[in-house]
Order: sequence, then structure tokens, then C-alpha cells
Amino acid sequence: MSKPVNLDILNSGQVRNDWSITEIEAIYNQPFNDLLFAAQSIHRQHFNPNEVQTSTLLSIKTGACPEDCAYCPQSGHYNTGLSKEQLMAIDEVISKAQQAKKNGATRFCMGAAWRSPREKDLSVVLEMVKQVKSMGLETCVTLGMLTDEQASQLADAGLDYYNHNLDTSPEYYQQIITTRTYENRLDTLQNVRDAGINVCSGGIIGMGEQTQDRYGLIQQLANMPEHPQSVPINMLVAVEGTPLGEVEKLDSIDFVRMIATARIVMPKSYVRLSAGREDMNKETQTLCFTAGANSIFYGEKLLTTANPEAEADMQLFKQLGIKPEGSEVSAEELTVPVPEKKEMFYDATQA
Ligand code: SAM
Ligand code: DTB
Ligand code: SF4
Repeated sequence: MSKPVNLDILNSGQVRNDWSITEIEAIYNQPFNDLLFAAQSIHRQHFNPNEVQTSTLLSIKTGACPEDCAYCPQSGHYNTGLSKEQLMAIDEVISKAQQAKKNGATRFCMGAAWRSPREKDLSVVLEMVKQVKSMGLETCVTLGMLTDEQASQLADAGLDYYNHNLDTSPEYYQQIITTRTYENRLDTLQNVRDAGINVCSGGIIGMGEQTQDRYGLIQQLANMPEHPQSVPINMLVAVEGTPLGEVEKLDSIDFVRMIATARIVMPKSYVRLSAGREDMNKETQTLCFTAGANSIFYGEKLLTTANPEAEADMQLFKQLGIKPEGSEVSAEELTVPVPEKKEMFYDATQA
């Protein structure tokens, strides 16, 4: 029989790497107001509660990915109407990074639909990292699996963060991806950590998983040798043509519970309210900030799907008195002009 849990101790904000499923389950399922109070109290011990970090995403190589991730519009295994693109030119990436900086983002994240980078592609990405960093932006890339050698090359180029998600629990994982294993993912994260790069790792909820799988994902992240410095919690963006295109929509309270649980068990990590905001009202997003989310993807596009307009985010920040972290200007001063015509891009959810 497992030990009875003491919620006061679990909610106290100790930094631990030995969380049991029973403990995580107890945190996640406690009365909502207690959960929010604990998460917000812990959040305040380590962060300014009125600041949110802003990262802008760019897909530098889109589509035709050899992996079969069931949620992903970019997998070559499914027909989502997305056309295959070449690796973007360095100049184009730099001009997107300049725009992101002008709009107030402090981190620029570049994503590529690869199983793992080929040497000649990696050398181009290394140059992108160097140039984006020299503009005074933090850098993040997500390129699939990495060897230790590749991780060292990225570290030498000055990369700040590497994003590689565990996505779900080890048990549910087999239902979602068959072309690479959970172990492969943990190995890549180990290589990134060993190279001294900050780890950005989280997952997706709303993929038809049981709540048990959410506890399992949190347990895997929180019991790593070091908590990931950044933990993106994505709500599935259901894309027609993928195996998860028709999955039932997640309840927003469950999403907030997940954010709060991540905050409580990983007190010092940035918890990112990630994909899925386009489908959330401002009240749900506000609850996520109260629950300890302190990072967002900022800018009208994620990788291939839509994200709220920068203007709408700044409007919400102003209403809430939130300042974009590290930005030289407050949300009050920051005005992002709404483009007359929204820049045209392929939105995989609108195929
Ligand atoms: N190919 C690389 C990889 O998988 O490591 C990098 C890009 S991949 C798109 C980055 C992450 O985006 C995935 O691990 C997944 O967690 C998230 N993601 C992809 N499609 C999504 C969707 N439809 N809804 C929510 N999150 C998604
Ligand atoms: C993460 O956890 N979420 C981002 C980022 N890391 C790379 C990606 C979300 C992708 C959503 C679907 C799309 O736009 O293609
Ligand atoms: Fe490829 Fe990454 Fe999409 Fe999986 S999540 S199909 S690895 S781009």
C-alpha cells in the first residue's frame, strides 16, 4: 500500500526529483482554489508574478517529416495539404528575427521538421543561431534527435535552449509515435543537458490520453536529473488529416490543472502556455497565468498553425498589468500595429 499523501507538504514548493504518481495525482485533483493558491504562492517564491517571457516561433524547414507523430501536421505520413519546403535562407530567418525583436519578443525559436539534422543542414542552423544571438535575442532550436557531438556544436554556436518534448506518458507514447522511442527522446535530452544547453521539454494534452498519462508526463519531466529550464504545455491543435484530427476537445479546467501541477512540482522552471491559445478565451489564459504559466509563444503563427495576434496579447497583458519579461518597454508602451491584411501564411487547421 502506498503512503498517505500530505497535501500541505506536496504544495510547499520543495524542489524534488522523486515525485510519485500518487503525489502528482493528489496535487492535480485537489480542490481548484487550493490548487491555484498553491501554484501562485510557489510561483511568487521564484518569479515576478507580473512578468511573462515571450518567445517567437519560426518554422525554418516545413513539412514532409519522416516521423509519424499522430498530432503533427508536418508528418509526411498524413495528408494535411501542407507542401514540403526547403530549409529557409539565412537572410530570411534574420529578417523574421528582426521583426520578432521589434514586436517585443526576447527569444527566437527555430523549428525544423526533421528526424534529426544532417551535417550540412546543421552547419546552416549553427550560422542562424550565431546571427540571431548577435542581435541580442535568446536562441532556441528544435531539430529532432541530436547526438552528443551535434549538441556540443550547438552549444559552441551559443545556443541558449533546445526544445525536445516528451509529448505524453511512456505508456501512451506508443499510441502517438512509432518511429522513435521514448528512450531516444530521453537520450537527446541527456545530450543537450550534458552540452550545457538549457532544456526546453514538455508535452501535449488533449490527445485522447487518460489523466493518468498526464501525471506520467509530469513525473517524467520532474524526475529528470535537473528540471527542464522551460516546460511547454501544449493543448492539441487538432489538424484535419492527422490521426488526431477529430479528437474530442479538451476541457479548459483540465488544462489549467495541468499548468498548475507543472508549476508546483517544477517550482523554478518557466512553464509555457504553448500551442492551443488560439482556441482559448482570455479568461482561460488568465487562469493559466494565475496557475503559474510565465511564458508564451508570441506572434501570429506557431509553426504551421495560427496563434493569437501580437496586438491581442499585448491588450491582454495591459488589462492584467503584465509586463513582457526582459522587454525594454512595458505592455502599455508597446503597440504592435495590427496589419491591415493579416500576412498570408499556410494555416494547417484551415486546409
Ligand atoms: N521535429 C522536431 C521534433 O519533433 O522534435 C521539432 C518540431 S515539433 C513540431 C515540436 C513539438 O511541437 C512537438 O514535439 C509537439 O509537442 C508540438 N506539436 C506539434 N504539433 C502539434 C499540435 N498539432 N498541437 C500541439 N502541439 C504540437
Ligand atoms: C512546443 O512545445 N510547441 C511549439 C514548439 N514547442 C516548437 C510547436 C507547436 C506546434 C503547433 C502546431 C503547428 O503550428 O504546426
Ligand atoms: Fe516531425 Fe517533429 Fe512533427 Fe514529429 S513533431 S512529425 S518529428 S516535425
